Amino acid sequence: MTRLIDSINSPIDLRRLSPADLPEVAEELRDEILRIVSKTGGHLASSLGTVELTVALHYIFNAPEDLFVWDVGHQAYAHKLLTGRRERFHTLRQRGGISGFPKREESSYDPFGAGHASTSISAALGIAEALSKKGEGQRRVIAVIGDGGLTGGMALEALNHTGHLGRDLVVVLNDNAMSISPNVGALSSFLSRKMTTGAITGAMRAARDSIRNLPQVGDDMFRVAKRFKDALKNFLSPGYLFEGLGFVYVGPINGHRIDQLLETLNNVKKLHEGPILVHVRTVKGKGYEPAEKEPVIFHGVGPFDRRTGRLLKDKAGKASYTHVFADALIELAEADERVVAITAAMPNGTGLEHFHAKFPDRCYDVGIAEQHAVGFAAGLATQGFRPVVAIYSTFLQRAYDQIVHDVCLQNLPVLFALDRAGIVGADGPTHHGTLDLSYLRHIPNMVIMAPRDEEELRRMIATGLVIDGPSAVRYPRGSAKGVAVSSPIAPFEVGKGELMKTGDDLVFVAVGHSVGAAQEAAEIISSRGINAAVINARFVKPLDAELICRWAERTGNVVTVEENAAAGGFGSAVLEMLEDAGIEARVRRVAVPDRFIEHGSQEELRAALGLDARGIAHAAAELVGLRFQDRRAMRRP
Ligand SMILES: Cc1ncc(C[n+]2csc(CCOP(=O)(O)OP(=O)(O)O)c2C)c(N)n1
Repeated sequence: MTRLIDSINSPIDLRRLSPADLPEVAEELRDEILRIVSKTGGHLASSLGTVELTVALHYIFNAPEDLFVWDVGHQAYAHKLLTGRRERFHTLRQRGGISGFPKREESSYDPFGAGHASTSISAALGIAEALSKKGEGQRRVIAVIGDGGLTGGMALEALNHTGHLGRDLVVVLNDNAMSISPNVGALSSFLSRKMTTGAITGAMRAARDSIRNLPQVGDDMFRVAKRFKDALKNFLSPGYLFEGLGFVYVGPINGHRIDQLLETLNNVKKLHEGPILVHVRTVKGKGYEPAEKEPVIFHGVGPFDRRTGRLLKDKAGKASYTHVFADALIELAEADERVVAITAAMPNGTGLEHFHAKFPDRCYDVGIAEQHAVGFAAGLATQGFRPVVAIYSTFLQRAYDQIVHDVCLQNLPVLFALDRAGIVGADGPTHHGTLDLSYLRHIPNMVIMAPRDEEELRRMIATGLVIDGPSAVRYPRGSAKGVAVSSPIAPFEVGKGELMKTGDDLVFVAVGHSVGAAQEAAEIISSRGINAAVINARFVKPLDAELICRWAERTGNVVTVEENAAAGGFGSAVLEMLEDAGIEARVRRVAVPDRFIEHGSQEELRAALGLDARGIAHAAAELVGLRFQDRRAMRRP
């Protein structure tokens, strides 16, 4: 059967269709998204919810002349399918395939890349301002942002500035009342206020009638009462907020009714009166029952059986590091009531949903507000609490100054739990957590740890909670090792590493996930006659200087191994320490090179970057090769 979407290779083809065809186009897009994402995995529920909106936007506006800026970009699959990427869509999120997010290099229809939330309005405003300066102000710029994205400080800062600049900018607010989990906060309640205005209008009507019926009250009083009613109604509608910020507010409209969307967007397109906010209500996961029922699970999924909605990945395997973290925190919080936990809109991804179930009063979801999360934790810490801030490595980048200024400068005991550190896989360059050791290591007072397995993760969380100052534990995405764990959880001695294997020719100094790979590498090179020692550093800061220096001196060859940027990371720390100690050793750093790493599976990327056991063994063999032979020759009688 031929599909309408098979003839759509660009939005121009879409615009050739009649409006009556568009619901069918939407259904076909939805079907195609489901067909592919059920195999590749991806951000399903968000993209299903924006299908009609995307069709209507591309039908009314004229991309790429008009520019769409998608917030996060995880809802843009229909946009990808309509903008010349349909035939490659089956490569979604796979190495060498198309990205899960908008990307400038990928298409001229993606004027701005994303992956992190709350950036769209700033970027769109910058584009609109530039176009106006270039005399191209007739081109329309449209930011599409979710109600979750709107909770981020950057989005709110941008709204503030947009109203001030007064440029023509269309902000489409895709309101599904969901972030990944149900959206939180006063703003979110404000957006849903419209639902209660029916009741309020009824109450006002009753009041008006009783006023009119009073014998001594004439029409004047009635007019005053009517004005009061209008003011109250405005005050109670979401438009009040946006109009106060200098926007024309349109909505709320049903984001699954293409006819209503077309009519509204057509009117919006004709308006040139400064910023406009179009409030669209949608259902996350729309059109696929399992996703509508379980939008949190289907926000980002692995491959699944489309018929049943059952996820294909066997969940029965080893526990994830996320789960281990959550369990350990619950155990430790049971014994210490000062422990509180904070997530920035990721209760599910960080495992804190389990903590919340146990300690609802000690768990805070602050919205997509990483900066605020850290500032809030700092405040709590000043009053004797032990806040644990659980944020993915990549998203904590947002809060750099809060870590420096609010936490570390005041030496406050905040524990940062950085999930998804290192290579994360299919989400790609916006999501790899390969910068945290570099952005944390140079901050005074900070203690940094990385576990080699789940037992160490548990002990490091306990360590962070007894340190009288800031600390961070970074751990990878995925399954833990399956080793036995002990209870009660004993903290580590700060700054003490672990010698895992002795050896004369070289020492691997590895940290976190890379320790296992370094151990394997030691085995590989032993078959080539190179005898390597292995140190599990545990602490990136403070380093176990005594242990590392001893083995660096003894072997003369050091290979550091980490899943962080080479620039300023763990290996850099070891180099600096050796230099400070005046130790001359040959050092090779196995780390993430100085470029952004594309998407692909974790295994593929680790192998390609030389971060797996084979790559590490290769680096070690190269380092010691010549010298090793020299030394053997010298030893011969
Ligand atoms: C800075 C940042 N923090 C957290 C995330 C993780 N994240 C991805 S999508 C999302 C929820 C977005 O909600 P919303 O904007 O309402 O879009 P929806 O998925 O509901 O369509 C979150 C928290 C992120 N991408 N960026």
